[in-house]
Amino acid sequence: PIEAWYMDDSDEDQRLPHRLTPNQPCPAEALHALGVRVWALDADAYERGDPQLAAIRKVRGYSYEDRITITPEALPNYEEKIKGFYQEHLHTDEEIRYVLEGSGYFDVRDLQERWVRIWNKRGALLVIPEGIYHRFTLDTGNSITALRLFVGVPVWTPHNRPAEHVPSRSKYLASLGGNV
Ligand code: KMT
Ligand code: NI
Repeated sequence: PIEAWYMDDSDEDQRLPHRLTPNQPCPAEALHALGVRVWALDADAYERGDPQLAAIRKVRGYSYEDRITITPEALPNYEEKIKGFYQEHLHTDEEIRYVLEGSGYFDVRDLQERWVRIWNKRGALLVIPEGIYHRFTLDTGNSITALRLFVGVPVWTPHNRPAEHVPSRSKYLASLGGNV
């Protein structure tokens, strides 16, 4: 349920796929090198307590969980939030999302300033590392329900680019070591 590719730079509707022609996939190893983690889990197992999800939560210390649904009906200040999610930003913690219904695009910047578009559907668990520039948009399906996980008390604050002064940024770049 997870596919990633390098984006074109057209200004068309953000909810379109924006693939290059021909499509240029971003391999799992390249995502890994950026500190992004992805798992394809069995979403059917979620309601009855998925042991695979439980194991990941335990190892990574994800003690907090809530649920977000992004539709005009379910999300207060929908239009404003949609705009905010698509502003390039970073966080001082990981952003962890597990898709239960629907789908959406998480875009991350690579080291050459290219956008990598990660398509997350039902069953996709994604960890975006602290300090990486990223953004989110719905796709043309226009709906997603996701679990938000966190270590401890959640901090959702986005730091819009430029955020070079935020310590998480230099920490992130340092964590990439030889790649920069
Ligand atoms: C975020 O922080 O970008 C969001 O919570 C929106 C995506 S969650 C499906
Ligand atoms: Ni974010």
